[in-house]
Amino acid sequence: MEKTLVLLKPSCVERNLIGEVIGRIERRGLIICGMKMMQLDEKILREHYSHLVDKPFFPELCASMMASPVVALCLKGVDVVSVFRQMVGATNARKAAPGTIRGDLSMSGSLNIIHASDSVENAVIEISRFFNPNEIFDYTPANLKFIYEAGE
Ligand code: IDP
Ligand code: MG
Repeated sequence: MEKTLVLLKPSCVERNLIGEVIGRIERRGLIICGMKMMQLDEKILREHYSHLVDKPFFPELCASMMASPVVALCLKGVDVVSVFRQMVGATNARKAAPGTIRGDLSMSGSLNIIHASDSVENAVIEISRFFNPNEIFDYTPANLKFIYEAGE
């Protein structure tokens, strides 16, 4: 089954929204197969946001991502990368659709509370960036047959 990498940003942790976001993940039927709290540093952020290092807002982005620990999650599900990006909503939270995590819980273009991998290829890279192999638990939940039809 496909996996994706999620970060609950300091703007989520500091606003006491960890439980709200994890609740949405659980209620949707996504499987949490890795979860830990981490303090990020500039080294890992320069890798993670390598597509943004030349942007003028990169120093502020780095500072905002180091303002408190983050919660890293590895989620598993059928088509989970695209399903979860839909749940996250647009980058600028003021343009994110109601019903999405950003659209319901945040108001900023930068402090948008959550990161999610944007492609299956990047998800593989990002999971290995934030998790050691022994921190991923590839178990099968007992209720899986009530989440997916056989053969799905
Ligand atoms: P994404 O998080 O929706 O995948 P990216 O373009 O990958 O969006 O940007 C990564 C993060 O960088 C965003 O979530 C946001 O926190 C920040 N960011 C992106 N664009 C801007 C901007 O124009 N101004 C300030 N921060 C930005
Ligand atoms: Mg991105």
